[in-house]
Amino acid sequence: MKKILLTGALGQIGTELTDKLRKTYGTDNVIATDIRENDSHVVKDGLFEILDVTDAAAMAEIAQKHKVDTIIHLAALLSATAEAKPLLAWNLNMGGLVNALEVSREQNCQFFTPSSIGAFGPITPKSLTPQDTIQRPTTMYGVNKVAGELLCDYYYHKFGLDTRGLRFPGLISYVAPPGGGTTDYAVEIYYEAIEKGSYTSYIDKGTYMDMMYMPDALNAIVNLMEADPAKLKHRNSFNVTAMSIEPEMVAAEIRKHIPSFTLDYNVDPVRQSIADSWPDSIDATAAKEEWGFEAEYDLEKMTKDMLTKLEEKKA
Ligand code: AKB
Repeated sequence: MKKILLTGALGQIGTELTDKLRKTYGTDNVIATDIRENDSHVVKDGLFEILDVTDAAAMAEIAQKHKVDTIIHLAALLSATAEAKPLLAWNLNMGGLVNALEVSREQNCQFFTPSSIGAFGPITPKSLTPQDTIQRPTTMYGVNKVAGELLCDYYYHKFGLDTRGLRFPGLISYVAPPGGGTTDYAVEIYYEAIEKGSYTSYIDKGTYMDMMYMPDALNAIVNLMEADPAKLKHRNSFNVTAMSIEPEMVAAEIRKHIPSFTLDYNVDPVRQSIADSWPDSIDATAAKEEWGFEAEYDLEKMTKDMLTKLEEKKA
């Protein structure tokens, strides 16, 4: 990765990844793009271009103008929004992906895009879900993710494009909010613990899903992109995870810092049924073996850091 184009750079992952890549590869070697502008550091502190990922010509022009050698394609609708607007999700998630793959093929770029635990479905083995297993998701987001994994494999086999990807669990961060995901409760709970001392969860108690703290997710992207290609058997869509948790576990951990914190429930049937169709926990052995994946943050360490950083933000 020498000159990197990011799509969806103002999203939850992009906001922090842009920063990390600018620090690692140099500010002038990272071109952040998004469909909108804001007044964040992503826009103000480096190269930034407006880009609608469904506009293939505009994407090709920006990549050509900056002579990029890597495309990190993040722009996508998350699971709950995709379920509310399935046709928009198909057009944006699949249209954006195929455009980004085509630009990468034409301009010979290395390519990364995230998949998700959403690529699994209700008949997937629920515990320690293997790397290679049944994938019959019942959500539009899941359909997009499985199709995306296969499309990235296809570009690798057919055109020799250096495509790589991770199946991310819910990502937790104090910098930019996720928005439209099923796992968002695990971010909101920390914000509301600091702001109100209580949280009403739309995901029911006892619903386990995998999660990961953002610093581990960013390291995983960079480490996979830098990994020796000869060692990658799976390339696209490696299972990665740091913890398998449910709301009561997060609440118990928060109470170690805020003893009066209370959690109650008002379950959202749509997001609950999405969560119920996903694994309780996934197995990241292939990522560990093929490129040395490891997560530094468990629930305890992440909770301490989240609450400290959110307190600092509030002050
Ligand atoms: C979502 O909940 O939609 C995402 C994901 C797990 O892909 N956070």
